[in-house]
Amino acid sequence: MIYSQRDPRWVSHELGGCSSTIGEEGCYVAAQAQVATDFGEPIDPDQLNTELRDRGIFVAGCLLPDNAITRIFPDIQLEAVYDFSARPADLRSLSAGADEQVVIEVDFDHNPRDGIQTHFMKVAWWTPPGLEIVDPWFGSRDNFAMHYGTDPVTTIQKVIRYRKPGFNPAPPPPPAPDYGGIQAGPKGCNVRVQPSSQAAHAPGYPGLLPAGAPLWLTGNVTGEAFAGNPLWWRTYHGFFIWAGATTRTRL
Ligand SMILES: [Ca+2]
Repeated sequence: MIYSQRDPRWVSHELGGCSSTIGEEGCYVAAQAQVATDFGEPIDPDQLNTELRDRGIFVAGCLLPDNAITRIFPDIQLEAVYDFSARPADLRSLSAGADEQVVIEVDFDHNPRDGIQTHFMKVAWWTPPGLEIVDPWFGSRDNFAMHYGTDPVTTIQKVIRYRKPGFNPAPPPPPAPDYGGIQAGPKGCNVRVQPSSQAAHAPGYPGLLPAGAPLWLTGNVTGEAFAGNPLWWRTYHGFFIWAGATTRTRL
């Protein structure tokens, strides 16, 4: 179950006690509902919003304290809050044990020069350098770089860690065998939907990753069984990777 703040069932509902809606600004409510649900305490963003409002937990109308779900579910603890608003994020803070879950606050346009545009999301999977998040805006589990750039050290503003002592999660599904990790080489790395295309880049991926940037793909890289050109690799999703400028790190 992945929650979207823009689910039609609650997209237009008032967030807390202010004039904005869950759809507009309910990312933190949705992320905390995701944490509680994934801890085996099912509650959707709309139910959590109502509960928090009824108990007067929102601050200044519709701001959500980091410990909001711990006040609804006492067996969930707020274990740690790391503030990286004035310093580079220490990505080691993303690591979580079996009874822990982590929410991050990011600058969603991943441009630190125009100020911080806040967005919250739960970390789904963190195995350096691969980072996947459960994104309440899109209602999907995505590679962090799909929408938030390739520099999480700069983009992550805060890390909030929750713990439910003794929580014994259901066995995770077997790891997907089809993650291909590629690191952009000295010339960067191009991603396109067709090897011959001069324009269309694969949706969701930057057109040119800077040298050394990690690129994580959902979809098996078929290796050098090229499509008419030995310098291109193809994923099962149909994306083509300009291999001539990349270094394989794990395929
Ligand atoms: Ca910004």
